[in-house]
Amino acid sequence: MKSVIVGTAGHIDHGKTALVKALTGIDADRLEEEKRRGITIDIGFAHLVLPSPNGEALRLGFVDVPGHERFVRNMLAGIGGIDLVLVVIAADESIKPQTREHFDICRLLSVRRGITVLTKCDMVDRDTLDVVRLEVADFVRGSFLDTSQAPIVAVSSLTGEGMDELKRTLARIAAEASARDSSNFPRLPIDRVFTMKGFGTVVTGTLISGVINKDDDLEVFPGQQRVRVRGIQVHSEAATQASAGERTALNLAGATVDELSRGMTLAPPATFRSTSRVDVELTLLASAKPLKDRARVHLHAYTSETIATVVLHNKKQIKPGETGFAQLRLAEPTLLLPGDRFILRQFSPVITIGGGAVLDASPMSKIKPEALEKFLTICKAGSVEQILLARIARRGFRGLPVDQIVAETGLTQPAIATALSKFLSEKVVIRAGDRFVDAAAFSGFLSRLFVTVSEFQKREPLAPGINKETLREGLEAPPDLFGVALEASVRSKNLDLVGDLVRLPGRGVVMKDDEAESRNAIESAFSSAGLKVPALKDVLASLKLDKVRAQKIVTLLLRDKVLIKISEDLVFHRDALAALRKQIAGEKTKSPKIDVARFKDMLGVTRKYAIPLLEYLDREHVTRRVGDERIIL
Ligand SMILES: Nc1nc2c(ncn2[C@@H]2O[C@H](COP(=O)(O)OP(=O)(O)OP(=O)(O)O)[C@@H](O)[C@H]2O)c(=O)[nH]1
Ligand SMILES: [Mg+2]
Repeated sequence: MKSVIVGTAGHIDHGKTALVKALTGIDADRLEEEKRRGITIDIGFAHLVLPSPNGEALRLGFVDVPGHERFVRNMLAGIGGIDLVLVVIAADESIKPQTREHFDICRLLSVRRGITVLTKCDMVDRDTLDVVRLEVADFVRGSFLDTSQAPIVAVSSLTGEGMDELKRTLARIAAEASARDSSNFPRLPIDRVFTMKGFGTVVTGTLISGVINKDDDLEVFPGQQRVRVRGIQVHSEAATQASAGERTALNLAGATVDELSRGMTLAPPATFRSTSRVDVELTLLASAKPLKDRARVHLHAYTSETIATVVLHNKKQIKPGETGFAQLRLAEPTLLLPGDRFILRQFSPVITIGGGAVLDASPMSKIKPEALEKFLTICKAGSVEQILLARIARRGFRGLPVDQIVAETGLTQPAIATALSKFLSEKVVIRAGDRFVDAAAFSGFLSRLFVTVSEFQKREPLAPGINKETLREGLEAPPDLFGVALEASVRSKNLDLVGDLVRLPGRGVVMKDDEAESRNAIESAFSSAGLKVPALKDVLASLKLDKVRAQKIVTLLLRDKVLIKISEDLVFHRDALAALRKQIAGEKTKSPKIDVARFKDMLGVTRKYAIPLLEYLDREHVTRRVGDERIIL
């Protein structure tokens, strides 16, 4: 059976509760104080089954709201999930302040359907009723209640006059209302929390999307508490399942009444995140004062309410009647998703000043104003596909993991896969593990990968390659994305991967890990020794490697002139020999000649080193032997 939620709206005492009772037989004023004072304080509920024009049964859930100006916040908690509104105007009073305020709220919340109901028509004569009708027709002109699409029905809840016509009209318009989306994730904004004897904790709300089944686990937002659904009632009857658009009561295990309150939302576990920042499009009512950057406001969305600061992008204020982008910074984290409507009320005195729609509940910081403007314009007016593409692209080469797309958009994985399939086949978007990445950003990353490896090899010509993990960390790339990028680079022969080392193809002999380690050990043994080098065989003996492989490394070090052999058993590091040459050149200024004794003193080495070193210097034309002395050239 199709379920439609019908809300009331209108000034205090205009007969909203009486109308709901005349339609359903249920008194929605459930509080003792309401009955005593004869006014509605908090939202109340009723239900009715009506045959639609095509004969199908329609289940109407009513949310009756208070008209008193002091209880607008309660009205807002009820009106968020409705599909259709009855704007109630008493014929004897016509349009009053909360008629305007409630009507503004309905428009700001983008309520699409409704009926204007003139109540108490038994209290006025025909002429007065006609005048009020004209006034009201003028009042709603151009809105969703324009008489061209939404009728004005005059009734008396006292005499029953006009009730049949109202029921027929209600059935027709409810039948036209589009059904809420049951295929999506469930979200239940909580509007009441209480204990029921023998049951424990019970919460109620209008299920705005999805389906909740008995025994489902749910998460409470904000706060991440987990609860389990022990029992369900839909429109006051026991059920095993509640679907989008139904008034739902859940008996919950895992939370006490103190832990839950109006304004919290139930949704599937580990799927969404509460947010403290939302980028929105907001419209300021013509009747409001200009809204300044950094103004504090009351934010209402579904049943939630929090204080928020309005941060305007690139401008100082929004003028009355104007629409613009803004960021709302919430005092308390709230579960909000793109498309959610909200109302803003002035901080003090508290009156409704505007409202709008959430465009992005996961805003990025440090984004240029023009880029943000472009992104939000797509969020506002783009197709699902365009929005997904923009969301992926704004994350650059890191892309977006699919579960984050779910959290950002509220779309299910199958819906995301369908929306992205065209982009994947056209290679506009690529898939890296569980992540979707903008193809241009990905190829930019491939270039960066290549450049980083090239630069490393230029800087460290003797290193066999750069460690894979070091490379990834330097590029700040998520592991799955890095893996895919490296694989693509190897496949396209831009890079080589040997063991854990990445290098340019055909560059040097790439060593295995333990070989690279030994190479470093050999090199550092010689570089740290200066001219007092150890015997090569001793260094080799200290390595974990076998002789053959160790010898291979030495050969490579000699080939690359990292080590230099100056006699059969003496090997030096090139840095030590370079330092020696410099020192000798410096000695020339003191005396152009040098003998073995002075050479030994200068360097603090024994004859065993001094002779081969001097012979080496002769060979290198740094010195020339003349008798027992050397001339420094
Ligand atoms: N004569 C007459 N009296 C009505 C009619 N509808 C409501 N009333 C009376 O008007 C008074 C207010 O009606 P309610 O239904 O409580 O008004 P309301 O809009 O729900 O008021 P709030 O919820 O406090 O905003 C009550 O005394 C009703 O009996 C009607 O059609 N004819
Ligand atoms: Mg009432």
